[in-house]
Amino acid sequence: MKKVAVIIGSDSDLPAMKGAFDCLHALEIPFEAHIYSAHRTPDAAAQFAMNARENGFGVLIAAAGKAAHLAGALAARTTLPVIGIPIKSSTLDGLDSLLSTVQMPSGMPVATVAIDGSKNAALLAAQILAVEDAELAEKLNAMRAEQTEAILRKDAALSV
Ligand code: RP5
Repeated sequence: MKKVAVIIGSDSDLPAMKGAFDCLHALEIPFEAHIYSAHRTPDAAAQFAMNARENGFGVLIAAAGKAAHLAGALAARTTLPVIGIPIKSSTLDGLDSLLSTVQMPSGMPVATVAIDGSKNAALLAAQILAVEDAELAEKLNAMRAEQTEAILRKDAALSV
């Protein structure tokens, strides 16, 4: 199976990434996590993205806050799919991160999830890999079924 790369702009982003790491572990998807910044370590970020395909990665997840250019900077250096997570890290409640991540110019896509939406980023990465991986697709189906059951149990127990 191809690996997922999880790149975060700072170790201060780690708490918001728990959902992604938990999800990747639950689905037994091989991944690497790194701290690279579009602004503080631009060369390392670019090198990673340029070599990602030949290093066995299939999808990149990039999480950053404030002037969150990390996902776009990685996307500029690879044609692998890049999923951006805007991190709520500033006084602007994450709106700055969201706009910096999502407003990519035509020709350079980043699939942006919700502010702090790290679980969905991992699920989307899994769904991309599952296009060519029936076993992973089956795990995703099972996860969906569990989620459905959990909601229906809450519905059955609802008393107001
Ligand atoms: C971004 O700036 C990082 O992704 C982080 O969300 C934010 C603040 O970084 P630190 O100053 O906490 O390292 O590059």
